[in-house]
Order: sequence, then structure tokens, then C-alpha cells
Amino acid sequence: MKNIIREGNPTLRARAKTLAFPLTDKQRELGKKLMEFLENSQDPKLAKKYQLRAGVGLAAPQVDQSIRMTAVLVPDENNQPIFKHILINPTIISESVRMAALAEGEGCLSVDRDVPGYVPRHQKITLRWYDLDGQRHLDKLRNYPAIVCQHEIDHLNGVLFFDHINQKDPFYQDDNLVLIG
Ligand code: NB4
Ligand code: NI
Repeated sequence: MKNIIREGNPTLRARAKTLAFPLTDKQRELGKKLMEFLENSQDPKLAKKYQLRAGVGLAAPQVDQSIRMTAVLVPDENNQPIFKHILINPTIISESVRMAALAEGEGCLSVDRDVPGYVPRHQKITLRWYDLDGQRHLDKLRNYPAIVCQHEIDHLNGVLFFDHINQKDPFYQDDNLVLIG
């Protein structure tokens, strides 16, 4: 998984294709590789050895596969996973009006520069997704895991985090925006 494509590559701006079930063996393998990358990137020793930037999510378009698949590995403060799944065809079926943003802003493994500013996202979402076996799942997420999933679903739609940053005032915080972390 050393082939993460960067900003400027048109795949990152494309709408990724919906997957059909059953998945092919290659597609299943890719899902597992995305998750394996996240696990390795969060292991300090392996990350150092392989020179990996840490990630809590990785979407298939970031490895130049324009399909609706993403892995998410969100740990808590004790490094226990609070949301760890390979998501196929994830869809947000409802979202809060209230918005949330990471106080530190966001970074992206496909963007090699710092883009400061708040990235407003829905504070709560209801997510429908399928696992590698085609089983349907519904999850209500809030705050950190909800933000990560929205960043990843954006990748499936050709959207990058800085698209959401207020150009004139990157740290503008309206009354509806809560900061996290
Ligand atoms: C996706 C995230 C950017 C903002 C918030 C955060 C990190 C990414 C990009 C929302 C989603 C990857 C995928 C981190 C990180 C906290 C947890 C556990 C132990 C280190 C790790 C560091 F690395 N973003 N990087 N960026 N992307 N938190 N953490 N920690 O994950 O581009 O599309 O290991
Ligand atoms: Ni990203």
C-alpha cells in the first residue's frame, strides 16, 4: 500500500463506482489491504520502519481504485478501536443540522501540504454500509468517528477536505459549529 496517489491525480476528483455483490476476490483483498495499511500506520514501530504517515481512514480512490470502498480505524485514547470496519458503498442516510470540526483541522494522506482551517462536518450521521460479505449495516455515529467517515465518503465523491474550508476566514466558527478534540 505504498502507492497512495496525491492531489493533482484526477482519480481523486472522480465519483467512484458503486460495487456489486458478491465482490471479486481482488476487491476483498483490496479492502483488507486498506485496513492493514491503517493498522501498520498506527503502529509506531511499523510506521517508522515503512515511513508511513498515520491514518485513521483510507479510501480506495487514494490507491487509484475508483470504487466505493474505504477502511476506517478509529481508536480511543487508549488505542482501543471504537470504529473499525471496511465499508462498501457507504451512504449517509441522515445527518444532524449541528456541525462539528476537529479543532486541529484535517490532514489527508493524498495532500502533501498543510491546509489550516476548520472543516465543518455533520456532528451526527446515520450511516448505511455493506461489509465484504454483502451484509448491510446501520450505524449512528457522532463526533470523531462521524468526521472520519465523512472525510472518507468525500473521497468516494471526488471531494477533498479543503473544499470545505472557508476561503476568506479558515477558522471562522459560526454558532452551529462545535469544535472537537
Ligand atoms: C483521514 C482523517 C483526516 C481527518 C484525525 C486524525 C490522522 C488521516 C486522514 C478526519 C479523517 C487519512 C484518508 C491521524 C490521526 C489519531 C489517532 C492513533 C495512533 C496515530 C493516530 C493519529 F493520524 N488524522 N491522519 N490523517 N486520509 N488522527 N491520529 N492516532 O487519517 O487521507 O482519506 O496512531
Ligand atoms: Ni483523505
